[in-house]
Amino acid sequence: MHQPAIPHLAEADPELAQLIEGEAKRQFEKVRLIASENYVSTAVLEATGTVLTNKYSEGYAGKRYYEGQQFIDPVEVLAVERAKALFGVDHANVQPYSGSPANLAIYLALVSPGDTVMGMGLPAGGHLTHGWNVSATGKWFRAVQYGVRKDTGRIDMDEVRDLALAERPKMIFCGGTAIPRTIDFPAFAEIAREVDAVLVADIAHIAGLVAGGAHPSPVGHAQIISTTTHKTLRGPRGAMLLSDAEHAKALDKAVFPGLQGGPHNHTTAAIAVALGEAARPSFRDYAAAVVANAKALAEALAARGFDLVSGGTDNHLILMDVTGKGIAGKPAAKALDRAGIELNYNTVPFDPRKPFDPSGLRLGTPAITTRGLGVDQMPQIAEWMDRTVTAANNGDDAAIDAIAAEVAELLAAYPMPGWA
Ligand code: DSN
Repeated sequence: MHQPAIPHLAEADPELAQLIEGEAKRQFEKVRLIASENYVSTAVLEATGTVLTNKYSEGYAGKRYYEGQQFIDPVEVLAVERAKALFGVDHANVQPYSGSPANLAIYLALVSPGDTVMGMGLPAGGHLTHGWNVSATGKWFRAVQYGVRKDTGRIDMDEVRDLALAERPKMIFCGGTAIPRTIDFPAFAEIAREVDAVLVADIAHIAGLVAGGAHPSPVGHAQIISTTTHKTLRGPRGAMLLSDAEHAKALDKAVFPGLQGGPHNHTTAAIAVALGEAARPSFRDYAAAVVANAKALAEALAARGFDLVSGGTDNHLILMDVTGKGIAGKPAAKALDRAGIELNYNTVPFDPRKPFDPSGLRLGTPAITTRGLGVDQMPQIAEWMDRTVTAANNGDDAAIDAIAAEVAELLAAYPMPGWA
């Protein structure tokens, strides 16, 4: 049963309640390896389901356009102060609805249409909003893109520097969505300084690792930091902008009134809860375990002949080309989902295939680590994945269903917040 229980919903809208119960059960029974997903605590879930969703509060604490902010103001201040303390920054804005709006606010604060901006290309592991051509950020700005080296699968800092010197961007994004290696914030900062650009670190994927001391922090290197709150950070779906004092006002103005209306106060409260959890010593253990699990899983997959981009991982994420196993990313992901192993198909750098039918798989360990799985279980997951791919190649659905039963049996011993 979903936890907290949803008896009122079940009575008022049984059809919807059933769908929610079904999703909770699905999350309980699957090895959830989508690198950007997690399980939030029951406390975070409770905060998102409160009456704070009823309240409008355009503006910022002490300067609102609606009355009745006696409780909303302290909620937002709590979230802001916890974010500042956790990451060690001068300023935090907790209102962006999600990662893409947060990044758009940075553009609005710093640059004008037509200005040159630089980021990592989407096929190399960047994000749409780092200037990719189908995004507003690639259409409205003159975006130049760096990638990774073909031989190492890693960012080539010489290429980044050469591109920056040639193109003189006003803003450089580092970070992305499919980068299995440590981001060298000091090296990016040096390049940004050389060309007089503002360095923006998008740490959406690794924010929990940064907060938990399992990835170097961009603070002191990037003037602006953007992050979602629901990936490794393990909060509700939302985002934050963190910055030095110099950029605080411009970012706040860009979020509201520049881009957004009223903040989602129930989300703000849940962000505050998640930040409180991330400040506890146990969160450091979780962050270290996420990385240890990813390394162990990467090793076990490589030993089974999976072709890992960059040869392994330093963080929570693994990217691999599965075409050497005789299958493309999409059919592999679909077979794995049937086997109870949930991940996403993904392009790999220099992928000859199309994004909707690419060569690779992206997977990560935040959710299974929260669930309590450890390094000892990683070889078993790799074995299931290998067996599933073989079964898919043989068209053997019965073998895949047998794996799903084994997966559910293992997971039954690991409690899940949100399900009881
Ligand atoms: N959807 C996010 C991810 O999965 O990485 C990026 O926006």
